[in-house]
Amino acid sequence: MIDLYTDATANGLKISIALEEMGVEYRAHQVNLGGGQKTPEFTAMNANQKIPVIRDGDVTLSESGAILYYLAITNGQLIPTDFAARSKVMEALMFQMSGLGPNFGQLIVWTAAWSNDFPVVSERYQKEVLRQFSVLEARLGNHEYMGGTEYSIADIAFWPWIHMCHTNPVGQTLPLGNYKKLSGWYEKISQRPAVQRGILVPTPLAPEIQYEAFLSAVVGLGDLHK
Ligand SMILES: N[C@@H](CCC(=O)N[C@@H](CS)C(=O)NCC(=O)O)C(=O)O
Repeated sequence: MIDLYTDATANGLKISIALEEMGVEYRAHQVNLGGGQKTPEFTAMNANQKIPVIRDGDVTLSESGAILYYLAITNGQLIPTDFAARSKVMEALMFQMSGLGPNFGQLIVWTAAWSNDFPVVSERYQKEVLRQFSVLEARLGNHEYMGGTEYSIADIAFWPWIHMCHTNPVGQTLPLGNYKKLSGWYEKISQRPAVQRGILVPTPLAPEIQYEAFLSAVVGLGDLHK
């Protein structure tokens, strides 16, 4: 039985979706990002004080990309066995982890948390996210899924971030519909029953409560970052 420490954020949802896809038994523990990530118990599991974290017997693991890879290998699912094909999945996974995730995150910080007080900075991140959407559009022109011809952990890494185009106010500045392949891919993955189950773990908080936690913790405006 895997223990998953998570919250209803893009990085957290990757793991509940993957566990649902793989049919792995797990227990979800909600870590309220208004401070739950700073407790001694949680810090002992991840010194970086961020969700998601999993515990699988003796293994305690953080970083959503590493967790996806661990789950794929230990369950023999959602990753190709052919080494070259597997490497292409890892290429897409790393692009999500180092590219779209951090830049999309910064876009939310500058447009929402700082109320677009520095438009030049917001614009820099908006342009970069849209540039990366074009990269994804080109990838999906070559093959059906982010990492190649098969649905994989790379798709699971991207989906919750693209989902925010519909759920986060910042999505209004990101015209996903202009990217036909990317929006088609998003719609297709959204239909998967495991994805629909995974986004409900943990039960999403009311948006204003989730946003308050985001401001006080993630962005570092509150007491938690003093
Ligand atoms: N690179 C990490 C990022 C994890 C991350 O940023 N988690 C956020 C929620 S999506 C968090 O726990 N933030 C709490 C904080 O920064 O205090 C991963 O992919 O797991």
